[in-house]
Amino acid sequence: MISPRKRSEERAARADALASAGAPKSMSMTTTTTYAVAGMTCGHCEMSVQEEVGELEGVLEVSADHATGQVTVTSAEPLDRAAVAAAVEEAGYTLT
Ligand SMILES: [Cu+2]
Repeated sequence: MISPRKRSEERAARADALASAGAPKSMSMTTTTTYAVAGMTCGHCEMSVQEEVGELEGVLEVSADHATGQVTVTSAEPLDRAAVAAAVEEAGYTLT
C-alpha cells in the first residue's frame, strides 16, 4: 500500500505538470464533479472523506462540506463513481 504522503507528492507532481504546461485554467484537462454524501456532521467528517477520496488515482483536489453534504472532487480524468462511493464508505459515510 502506498503511504498517504507518497500519494500527496504524486498529486503535487501532477498539479505541477499541469501548471507548467501553461494551459489557461479554462483549457486544463481536469474534471470537477460534486457528489452528495450522507452522514457528515463536522469538520472531522470532512477531513475523513477528503483523505479517503484524495487517495484515489488521479484525484487532484477534494473539498468536503458537511453543511451542504457535498463533496467536490477535481481529477485529471473522470472518476469511476463506484470508486468514489467505496472511498466515501471507507471513511464511514455514504454516497447518495
Ligand atoms: Cu464529524
